[in-house]
Amino acid sequence: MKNLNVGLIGGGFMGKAHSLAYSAMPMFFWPAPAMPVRKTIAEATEDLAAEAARRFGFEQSTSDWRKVVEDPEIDVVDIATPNHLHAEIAIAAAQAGKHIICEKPLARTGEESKAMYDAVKDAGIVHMVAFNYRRTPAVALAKKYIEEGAIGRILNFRGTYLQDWSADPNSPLSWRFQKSVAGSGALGDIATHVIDMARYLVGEFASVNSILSTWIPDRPLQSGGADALGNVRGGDGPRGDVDVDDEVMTMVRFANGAVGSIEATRNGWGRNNFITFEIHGTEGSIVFNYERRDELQVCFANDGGDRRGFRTVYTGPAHPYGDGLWPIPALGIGYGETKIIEAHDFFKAIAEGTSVSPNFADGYQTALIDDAIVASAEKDAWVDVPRVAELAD
Ligand code: NAI
Ligand code: SOE
Repeated sequence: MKNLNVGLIGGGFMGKAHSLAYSAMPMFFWPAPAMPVRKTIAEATEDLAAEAARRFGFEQSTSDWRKVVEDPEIDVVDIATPNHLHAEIAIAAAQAGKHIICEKPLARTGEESKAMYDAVKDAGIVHMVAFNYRRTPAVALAKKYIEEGAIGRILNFRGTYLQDWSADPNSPLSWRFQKSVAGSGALGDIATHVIDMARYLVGEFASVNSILSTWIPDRPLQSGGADALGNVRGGDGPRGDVDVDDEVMTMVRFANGAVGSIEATRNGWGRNNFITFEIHGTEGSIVFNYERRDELQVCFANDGGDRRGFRTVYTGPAHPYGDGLWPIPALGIGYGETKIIEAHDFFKAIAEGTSVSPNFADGYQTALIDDAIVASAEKDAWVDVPRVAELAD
């Protein structure tokens, strides 16, 4: 079994999640496709980097991500920084021949995402974008049912991602509210997860008709640092402008004729990580809610009329990824497990010399959908979504 040296850039929320995944992946999936070695972690300053190395179990640390990318000992570059750094780091890593996993959204815009996609396309490396929610076992089970034809032809997809961590006007102006850093607001940050699941489960988007809203136009300034996601208050100090959306609503026409809607907000009091979808097909329906992520609700039209209705399937060993996870259904899948599965599938692709989904083509396609949503909101009209050539029907 080969060792693969990981260079992780960014030691915030995702630095924690990815480090956990590298340490736990071989404990769940054994034999592991390859052994992750937590080699180097880069953070914004030397002190933060040294602290992150101690905390997350890395052998060495640096405040210069370029040293990670240039290090011949590094096999895998893992990008877990705020969005504005993704493109520069990924392009440099591709040129250095490293395998790359990059957090979502792939970049701030379609244009930036295209440059990243072009850089990895012919580099002979494995690339992945970290849309981990599609690796929740219940979501993968929904995909299996759809592929088996269990709900027939898909008619519609209704998806939401609702949170409330930014509903308080005094939660600070972190990087997630700055267009220059984040690219967009709820759209790129969380709607993209639902867009990814809609592409995975239903298919490619043909056109969108969208509304973007910014409910809180300014927030207390925060100078740099990790995003505390609403867990601190900004106080009475100076405020800065929010130049991204707080909320997105879009209608969707899929290329296969299905229709849908997607809504996302970070200002919906009482909602935490409320990622839901309801899919209706000609032969049945599937419902998922991430806040009850062990469960998939299914209704099959061919059940007898006297027993037709939603039933709950608890994911476990009989379901996708079940052989590596817990031995009894409903022991509890957590956020960490989705990242462990993601790390497993990424390392498997590297070990076997194959590609993995979602990759930079998928990340670029999602960015083109985001751009179309922005254009549609500006024009107040339906806008067609261009297609990345390798994803053509
Ligand atoms: P965060 O704000 O918690 O952490 C970002 C870290 O990057 C901070 O510790 C910061 O000091 C560090 N950083 C900034 N500049 C740096 C530099 N030049 N070199 C090295 N480190 C630097 O942000 P979080 O939540 O970890 O987000 C990071 C990325 O992960 C974003 O792209 C975000 O959209 C994505 N994300 C994905 C999630 C998912 O479910 N897949 C969940 C949360 C975030
Ligand atoms: C904040 O909205 C956030 O951390 C997103 O950035 C993640 O992508 C999401 O999974 C959890 O919430």
